[in-house]
Amino acid sequence: MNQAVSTQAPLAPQTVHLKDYQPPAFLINQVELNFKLEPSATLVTSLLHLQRNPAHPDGRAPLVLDGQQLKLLSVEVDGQPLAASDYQVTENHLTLPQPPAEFVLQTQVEIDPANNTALEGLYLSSGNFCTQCEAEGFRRITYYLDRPDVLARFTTRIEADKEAFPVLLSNGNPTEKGELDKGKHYVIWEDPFPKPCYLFALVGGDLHPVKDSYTTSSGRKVALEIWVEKENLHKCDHALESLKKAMRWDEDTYGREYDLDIYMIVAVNDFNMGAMENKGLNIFNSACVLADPKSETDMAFHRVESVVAHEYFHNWSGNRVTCRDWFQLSLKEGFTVFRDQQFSADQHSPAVERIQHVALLRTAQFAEDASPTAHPVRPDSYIEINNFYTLTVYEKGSEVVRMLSELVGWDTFRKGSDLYFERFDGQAVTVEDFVNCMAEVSGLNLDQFLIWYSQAGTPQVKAEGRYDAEQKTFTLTLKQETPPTPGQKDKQPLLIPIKMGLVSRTGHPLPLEIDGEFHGTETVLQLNKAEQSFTFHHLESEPLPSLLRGFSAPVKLSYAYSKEDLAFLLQHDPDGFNRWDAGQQLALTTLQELISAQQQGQDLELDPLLINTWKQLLEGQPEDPLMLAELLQLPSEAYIAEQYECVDIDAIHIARDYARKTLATALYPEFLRLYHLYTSDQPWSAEAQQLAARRLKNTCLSFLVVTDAAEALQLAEQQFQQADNMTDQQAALTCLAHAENNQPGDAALQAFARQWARDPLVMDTWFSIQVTRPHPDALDRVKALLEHPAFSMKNPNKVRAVLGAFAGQNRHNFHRRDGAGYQLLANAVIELNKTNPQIASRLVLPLTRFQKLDDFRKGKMKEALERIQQEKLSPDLYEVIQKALV
Ligand code: 0A1
Ligand code: ZN
Repeated sequence: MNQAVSTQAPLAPQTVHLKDYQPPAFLINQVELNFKLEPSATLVTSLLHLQRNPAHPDGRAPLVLDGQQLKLLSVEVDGQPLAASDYQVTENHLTLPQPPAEFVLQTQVEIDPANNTALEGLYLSSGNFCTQCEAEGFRRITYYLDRPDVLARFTTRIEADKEAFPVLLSNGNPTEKGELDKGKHYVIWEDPFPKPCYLFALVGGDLHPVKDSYTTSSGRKVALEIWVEKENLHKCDHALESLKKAMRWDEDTYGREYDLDIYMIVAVNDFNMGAMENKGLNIFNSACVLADPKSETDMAFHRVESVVAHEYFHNWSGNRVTCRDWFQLSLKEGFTVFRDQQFSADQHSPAVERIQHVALLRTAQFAEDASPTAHPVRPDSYIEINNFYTLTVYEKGSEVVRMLSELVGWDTFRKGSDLYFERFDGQAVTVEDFVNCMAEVSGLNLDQFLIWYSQAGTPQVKAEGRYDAEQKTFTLTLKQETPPTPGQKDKQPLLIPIKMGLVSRTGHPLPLEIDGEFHGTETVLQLNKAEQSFTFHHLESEPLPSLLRGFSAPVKLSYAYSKEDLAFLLQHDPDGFNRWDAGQQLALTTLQELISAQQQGQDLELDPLLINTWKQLLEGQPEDPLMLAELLQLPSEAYIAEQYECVDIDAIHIARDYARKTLATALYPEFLRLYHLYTSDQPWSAEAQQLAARRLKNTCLSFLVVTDAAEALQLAEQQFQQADNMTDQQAALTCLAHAENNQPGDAALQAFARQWARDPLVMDTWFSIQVTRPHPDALDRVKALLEHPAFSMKNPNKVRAVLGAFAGQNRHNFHRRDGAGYQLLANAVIELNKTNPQIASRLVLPLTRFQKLDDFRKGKMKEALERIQQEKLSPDLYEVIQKALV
């Protein structure tokens, strides 16, 4: 080993700033990698064809390669070994102070995949080699310019024991393979497309393929392969079908065709995120690729379809055109999430898809945007980029792209997208490059729109309406304000598209006339100042405004509707999304009354208006059972909490629980009728009608069971035992396991564990169901489950299933006043900090959300964070905790 390795203590984590961007000092045209795979000592030889970058301001800059946790064995320049004095090695870099202008650098390093618990770089998952290089994992494989604006052609030779690792995969096309001495074999892969190293992938293991093919619209045949462990071969059909649908959809909708001869997906059990779009060789968390109706729910099927599509769409939005630097992450993620949402809307109910995305955005993303880790869609600084794979970058980023598409119109947006892909194919670019394409094709000035990328926080829009009976006008006044966020005190007005209409009191859409111009019955108002008024003319009577249709902008909009207005809009709004939203606001207002009553020690009484409105919904033959199931979801505790400046955890829980029970009791016969109406003895099918029936039936069952009626529990037990699919079995199990009387639930949980002990993905749901039990014994159950033989802190899915689900979905138990929930989470974070910093840094986030809580809980949460802070922290946790405790 080279003696020049530094023994200096690591420096305090460095902050990287967007404003400091510089092009790379060197370019890499060609990379030849050679892997000799051994679990504890893999040899990586790399040949880099380097040349000075004429675009770099300093023509004599040294070559500084990134590298972490590498054992450097040798360095050669143009075939000549370098003396130790010719280069420097520090903890994170290999530097050549005076390299030639053009040369070939060979390095040889040894790495230890078996001990790589961070799951970045090359690691072992269930005995198989796999890689994760985004964002900065490649530097854990070899010395490299690990930044997305260095694009190179890769050739990869992989050598390994043939028996243990019969399958060896990398990006591109296989060009050569053969047998070697001592039971070894090798395969060579060549990727013809220049790519940044974060898209590099390698897999070596005992895996089995499901194969198919796809013919592109221009007639090229592409081999499709999904590689899994043998016992999962029967779970691949859905992913394969989803992939083919996504390929066709991208051709039809965006004119984008696949470009290699082969597209591979590999399922691995240990993965920090959902999946990764490596060129031609996607690596997936098994939870996002495997689906069989017996063991996976409809929700899991949906997740697989959308993640497969998301990764596929990255082939253009991310791979062919990539990011200049990691600040531009939303350039690929926001656009790709937008594309996968469009795809899902085309496959299913557009209104229900929209509702579900908005529900996530309004709870989790809005909370993030109001937290100490709030950041713009394009952050302007970071310590650890892994902390920025957030709901803001992904989901708000997608909303920003959606607004653009609405502002310029779909046909123009498509022209802008064509221009973007054509102009920047093979390049690493910025958010401005994308927005400028849209400005160019539309002729619009989008300068103000760009502020969406740089300004954090959720804008609040206050809307007021005034009807003038004499003038027959309705004036809508809109005021916008964005609250301050860390490091951004003063906010600028944004360009906010408000899609809206006016509804008559008899339930009809009204024609919109503004300043003598006619807009049909729906228009998009462009709010671009702090305050603006819009006057609508020729209105015979006072209309009801229907605002922010389809959630046309990621803002909090308020309007002083009466509960009666909301019940009316729930019936009559022509926009499906706004009908649902009116129902949510009605429930929210009613819940807020209960919360106040609870806080003032009064008896709780649910407004009969809500009961009657729901009764009407439940009567007769539902027109759209899937939508009805959405209408019957009470706002979550997290969303209710979002409405308050000072959050009362207990009152929120008690009020919501009371409302659920009261609705369930008052409407028991209606729920029971619909439960039976939608229960059938038809075998499971993925067909939309059946899917909707399962969702509505199981929603009804969950209400029936909260009444504790013996009949309801019996129905749940019967469904649990007889179900031929996981959606019904899991729904029944959740009802039983969340019932106050724990006996039938515990028996069912045991039976379920016996049935599914050998399926780790099903066991994940078994864990989550228990830790989300809404009763005070939840925390003890979490503690017991952490000791369960099927639990492992090394497996991110298990950590998410137990600790993530407890802290994120069992709010009032996590926030127990004795602080035991916080302590439990802190202990896990401390343990994970040593093994998997990325997961530790995500898991800690619920502890940083104390701003709106009472002082007592605030104190306990800070104590837990301070205890974590005593540890030797990874940069990931250091950054989050430092932001939380300033
Ligand atoms: N680009 C992937 C997500 C991803 C990001 C980081 C990872 O490891 C740190 C892994 C996957 C996507 O958007 O699907
Ligand atoms: Zn993505």
